[in-house]
Amino acid sequence: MKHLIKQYLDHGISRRQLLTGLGAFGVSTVAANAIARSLASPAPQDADYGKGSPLREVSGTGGALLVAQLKAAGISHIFFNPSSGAGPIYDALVDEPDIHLIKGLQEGACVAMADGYAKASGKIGVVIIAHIGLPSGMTQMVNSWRDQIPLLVIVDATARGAMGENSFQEYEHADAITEPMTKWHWTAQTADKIPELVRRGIKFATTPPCGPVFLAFPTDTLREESKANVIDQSKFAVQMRIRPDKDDIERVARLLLEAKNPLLTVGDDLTWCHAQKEAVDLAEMLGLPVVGEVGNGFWSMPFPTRHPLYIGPQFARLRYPGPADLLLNLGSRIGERATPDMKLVTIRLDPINVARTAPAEVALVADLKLAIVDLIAALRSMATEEHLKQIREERTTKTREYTATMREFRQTVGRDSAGRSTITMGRLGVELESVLDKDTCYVVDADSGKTMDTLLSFGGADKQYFGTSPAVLGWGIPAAFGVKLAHPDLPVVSVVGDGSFLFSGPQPLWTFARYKAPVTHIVINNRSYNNERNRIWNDGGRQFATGRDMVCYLGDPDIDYAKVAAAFGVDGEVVTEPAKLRDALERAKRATADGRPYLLDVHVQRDGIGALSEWYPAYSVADLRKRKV
Ligand SMILES: Cc1ncc(C[n+]2csc(CCOP(=O)(O)OP(=O)(O)O)c2C)c(N)n1
Ligand SMILES: [Mg+2]
Repeated sequence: MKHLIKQYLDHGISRRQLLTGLGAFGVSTVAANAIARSLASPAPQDADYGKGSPLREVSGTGGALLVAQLKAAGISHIFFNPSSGAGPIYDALVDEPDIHLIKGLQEGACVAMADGYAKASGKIGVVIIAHIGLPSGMTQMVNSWRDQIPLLVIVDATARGAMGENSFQEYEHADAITEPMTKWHWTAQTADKIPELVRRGIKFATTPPCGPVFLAFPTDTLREESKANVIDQSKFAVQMRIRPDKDDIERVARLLLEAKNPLLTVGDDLTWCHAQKEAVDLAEMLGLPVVGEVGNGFWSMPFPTRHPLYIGPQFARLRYPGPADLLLNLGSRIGERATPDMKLVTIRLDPINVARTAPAEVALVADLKLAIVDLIAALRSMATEEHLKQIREERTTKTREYTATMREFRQTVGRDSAGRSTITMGRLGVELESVLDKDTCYVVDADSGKTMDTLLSFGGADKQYFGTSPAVLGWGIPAAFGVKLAHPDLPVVSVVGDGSFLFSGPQPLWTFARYKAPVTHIVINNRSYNNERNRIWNDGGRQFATGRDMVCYLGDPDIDYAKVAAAFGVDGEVVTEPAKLRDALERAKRATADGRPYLLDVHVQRDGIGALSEWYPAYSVADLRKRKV
């Protein structure tokens, strides 16, 4: 009978089928009707203004109005962790089969799932969490804020009548604590305002430059019966595909034509504007060497990293192509550099941060796709094909020669790692590159993972890269869930450091098991905050001098991540030998093809300064006991 009721509640069977089924269990017609009545909850009542009106009056609880407006905004998934005050929202969702609930077991994980979903789908991620759990969610809101990703984060707040009374779980000005990481934050004053606030929140979050918006709904506004207009969100969509001014684009074109040694930096705005192909067209047209980013500061790789013009991440001093006289920055937040002999031209989505510190010859706010299309047209109109060919050919030949040496470097890493008895980052990178399908979504939240980036191919027809620029760790595993939800047909691989894994805790794995999300998880297990130690010891200092790693060793006790995964319903295995890596990756591939998540706990060699040290400052609380038992 329990199964029958679950089927009914999950909308698998009709009310009539429920009644028939209950009859088969010997339940009388009167009793069966009473059960069906108790299971049905009143849906919000609609009053239509007639065909063609964008307004639809809806009455119901504040929770029901909220759900009705989310539906009108086309929201299909909510990442949540419940609290009792939000009950009316979940009550309304009982009768809303078009919106699916995805449960996370910690609020930071819910936010990171929504962030991964938004990065992969281009749509807003919606999160509903407990008011008291907001600080946990805020850890990951920092990632979305810095990466300018649209999120709507909702909590149930202290009831209006109890505000300021220092009541149970109340902390005052909860919406204000989100100020540094939101585009807008607000606490609802009345139930009938809820749909309007949701529309405004979604508008603010999704209008580029995007970002998180926080809304608090006092519990009594969610419970109260009210009436309000629900309006299609498209009526509030602001078209921000800004076309740059013609004269400005001609200035940029002229600077590019005059430059002797120009350089192109590329960044996340290209990904958000779907302008990757146009960036390649422009680079090829002028033979521009292209630099991506190094370390943090980006979440995507918009330019194909195997393109002969892609010279790799941008370091403070580049070996090639020597001092640039013009830097064209297309959509990178850290691509704006200043040197005395270099002119900077920068085109970004973000009016606040463009030309923020480096002096710019030309700084434009524009849609990257439109800007590049116009720039290409301007170059064509200002220079003959012969002239363009002359400019591009010499540079392209030189850059091709340089990038050929990078290919050689990758082969050297492969050869070097082949003979070793331990798994190096090089070996892992080489194996991943050969095993992963080209259409894989590669989600990385690992300090060491970044050292593998150059061994893997991203962009264009190769793997799509997803990361986080501020690197608030604990993002990767839950974010990979959101990416998979956005791209159920693409393989998704998540790569995290052991340290990073532990910042989100193993709990996000439970969400993969419950919702059957077939993602391969790779834990780079070096029993260390390896790069942290390297950075600290790099500066010399007392730890370096004494060989005492006071803070970064993660062993003793060692953690078996495959066992941890098993406890959360995810199969996996420990891989310690280089020769067994490929088979393990293939097993993970088969498991995910079967529809199951899989985790590989890959024991890798620590590298860098002090890598061999397993020393840490030991201390025993048990030894503090004076009482002998
Ligand atoms: C939430 C959070 N806390 C602390 C840090 C500071 N931090 C940067 S790297 C790092 C250690 C990462 O260790 P791991 O993921 O194992 O990386 P690896 O061993 O590959 O360097 C820490 C603690 C951070 N980035 N995010
Ligand atoms: Mg580590």
